[in-house]
Amino acid sequence: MALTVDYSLYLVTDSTAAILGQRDLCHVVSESILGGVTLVQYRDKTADSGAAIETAKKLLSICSGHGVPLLINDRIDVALAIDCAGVHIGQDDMDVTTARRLLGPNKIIGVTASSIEEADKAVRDGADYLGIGTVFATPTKENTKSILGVHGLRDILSHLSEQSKEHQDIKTVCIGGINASNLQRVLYQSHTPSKQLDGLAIVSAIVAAPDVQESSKHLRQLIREPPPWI
Ligand code: TZP
Ligand code: MG
Repeated sequence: MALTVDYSLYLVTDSTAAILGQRDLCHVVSESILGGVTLVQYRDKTADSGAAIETAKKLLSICSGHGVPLLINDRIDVALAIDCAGVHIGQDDMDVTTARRLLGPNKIIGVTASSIEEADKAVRDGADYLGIGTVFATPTKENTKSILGVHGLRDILSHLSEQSKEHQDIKTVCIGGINASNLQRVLYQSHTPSKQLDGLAIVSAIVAAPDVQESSKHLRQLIREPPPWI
């Protein structure tokens, strides 16, 4: 059994100058956790294995110190090297079955799903959670396959709720353009009677925020409190 995870405020990192700027990634992650981030994914599309392992080790030490799990984007080798909580893989990365064979039953494997078909396949392959997106177009990730909007997101959640127990039980977060102004609407409008999001995955609204800790605190509070129109 993979470890129990609080997916509610899920920070996905970015090391590009456009998002991180001159700031230190470890400092950003540590501030975000102090503000209430519950799960961290180290996502770096350019670092070579050596540099990625170096950074991942530092992030693991910060995350572990606060009891927050660390996942690695794409790179099963890096996750294995540092023995962190697991990985997040996309449709073009290693397949889930192979990743599971390498990582074993106790690690978390998250999979990006942009359609009902991809969501179904990830569930069948034994993913622990789905990262559903892209919800809104975002400069953080260009060339995204499909922009789902909140209705597309809701369609996937609704479909999962009508399938097998595995589909109903799989954890779900959404990603893409989520910020303090739209978060409550995304949670509220994607909500189906029997399946709701377990969390929100966010890059720029945390990493590029002027005050990372304050912004994380605000996001966490918005997730917890009912929206004003209820
Ligand atoms: N996958 C789909 S959108 C995205 C990823 C990694 C980036 C989301 O970034 P932001 O800044 O939260 O919109
Ligand atoms: Mg990937």
